[in-house]
Amino acid sequence: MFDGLREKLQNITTGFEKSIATASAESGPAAREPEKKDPSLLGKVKVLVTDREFVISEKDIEEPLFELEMVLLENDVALPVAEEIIAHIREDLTGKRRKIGERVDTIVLSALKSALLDVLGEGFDLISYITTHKRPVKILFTGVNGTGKTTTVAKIGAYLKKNGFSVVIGAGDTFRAGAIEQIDVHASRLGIRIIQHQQGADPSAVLFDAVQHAEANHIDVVLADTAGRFHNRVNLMNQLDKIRRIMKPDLIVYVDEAVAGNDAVVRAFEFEKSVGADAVVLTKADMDPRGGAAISIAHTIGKPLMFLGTGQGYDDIVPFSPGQMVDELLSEAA
Ligand SMILES: Nc1nc2c(ncn2[C@@H]2O[C@H](COP(=O)(O)OP(=O)(O)OP(=O)(O)O)[C@@H](O)[C@H]2O)c(=O)[nH]1
Ligand SMILES: [Mg+2]
Repeated sequence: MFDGLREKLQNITTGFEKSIATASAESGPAAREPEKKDPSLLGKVKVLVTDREFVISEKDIEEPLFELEMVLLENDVALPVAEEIIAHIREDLTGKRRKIGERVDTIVLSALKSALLDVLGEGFDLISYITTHKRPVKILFTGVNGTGKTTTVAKIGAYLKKNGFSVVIGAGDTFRAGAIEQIDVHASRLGIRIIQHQQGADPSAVLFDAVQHAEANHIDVVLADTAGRFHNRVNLMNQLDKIRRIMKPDLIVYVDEAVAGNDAVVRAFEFEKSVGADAVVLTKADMDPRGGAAISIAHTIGKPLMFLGTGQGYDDIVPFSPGQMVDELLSEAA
């Protein structure tokens, strides 16, 4: 996951270290050249010991900051988010006093980490949401065609079952040929009850029935699949609005694929504006070397990232953890 970006970030971090270390070394006769080298980064300056403090100036980090911004943009991070990350790091590092013997890489990494955490938001703990809300908790999944909505409904069904919740699935994609059969196969493999009508039926009616079934049978969670649609298709968006008014979801989850990069961010923004979204799932993170959508989406639309899809199996879904994502991005590639 996000291997390309991770590699680039490593080079950038080294760039910061070099710039700061060089400026530090040039700043006075008391400075000495590197004392210790990290074997994993052969030949690269990791530590520079001086016998006095060094204050980092904006000039010392200008070049690596520019390089970092380019790397973020090349990896699909949305421009305002990239700018915010850069501003955060600039503010963090400028004027910072590097204490005697303090490792430059520690200073740089902690600035990068805090800038990323700032834009990644908090995530969304679905289990604790369900635990603290009135049942059934009704969750409506929306998004454009082919991004992984149906698979995500199945994966989240499996995840919730594993966590001890009862689940019913509403087969709300009555539009695409084969969609009802597809979700039906998932549900029967997972041993989850499904409510379905004929192809072409009104999806609001199916999902209303699914909610009624859950209420009558004290089921904890309703997962509502829907047909893929683009936000500029007025009729289909009106249909989604009708579903929303009739089903009254507690949560609207926008699903898109991480590999779509900035397109996913733009589409999420549009969906959020028109039918609303409370949280986001990004699928196909396993196929995404860039990570830009995962970094940008929560900050751009102001709604948390809830899960990352990491493969085609039912277990290939992980609750999004900002801390874990940052650790992964900033860990040294094996
Ligand atoms: N590698 C990978 N593939 C995924 C992931 N999630 C879904 N897929 C695959 O993406 C394809 C489309 O998934 P669906 O769940 O049918 O997508 P959808 O959004 O429901 O599609 P429509 O109903 O046609 O709009 C399938 O082949 C899935 O197996 C993921 O996290 N990783
Ligand atoms: Mg589908």
